[in-house]
Amino acid sequence: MKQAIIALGSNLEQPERQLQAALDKLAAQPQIEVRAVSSFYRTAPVGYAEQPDFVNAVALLATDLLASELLALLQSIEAAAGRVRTFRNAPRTLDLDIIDYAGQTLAAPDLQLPHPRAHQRGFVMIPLAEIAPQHLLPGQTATAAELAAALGNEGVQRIGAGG
Ligand code: PH2
Ligand code: MG
Ligand code: MG
Repeated sequence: MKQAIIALGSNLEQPERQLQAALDKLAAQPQIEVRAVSSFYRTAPVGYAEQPDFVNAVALLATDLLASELLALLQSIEAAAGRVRTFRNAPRTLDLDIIDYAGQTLAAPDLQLPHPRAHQRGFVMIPLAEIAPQHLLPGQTATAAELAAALGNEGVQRIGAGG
């Protein structure tokens, strides 16, 4: 099996429920084992400020799916949650991003690996540091814990244990 790191985010329609439902759907997949889930965090919106706070979390998966198959699954779970794509960084019921898939590097139009902005985002690195502090994203020389510490926790507040 391959290890995949997934970031979950929502800021519409009961975000904590959205994240929990997505985690339950992932865990129900025969080709996925959910190995670890971070706490949930309430986070200030990054990129487009005029929208509600997000709830974010990170999960560690083991999977037999290829990266492309995992992406298709995540997109189907987003669609089932009523995700409507309007503009970049717009509010959303559910966002499921592949942060890292087995340490692979990929630059396809629909999937960049690792996620190109994950290492700059406290709402990803702080939850990741909680469950995989020593993890090195491809191309980074600092661990998840080091990146999280450097970013600081402004705008990222732990709200409770995840699924
Ligand atoms: N996702 C974005 C843009 N901005 N801000 C927060 N706090 N959390 C997110 O998940 C998020 C964001 C694009 O995917
Ligand atoms: Mg996304
Ligand atoms: Mg995203």
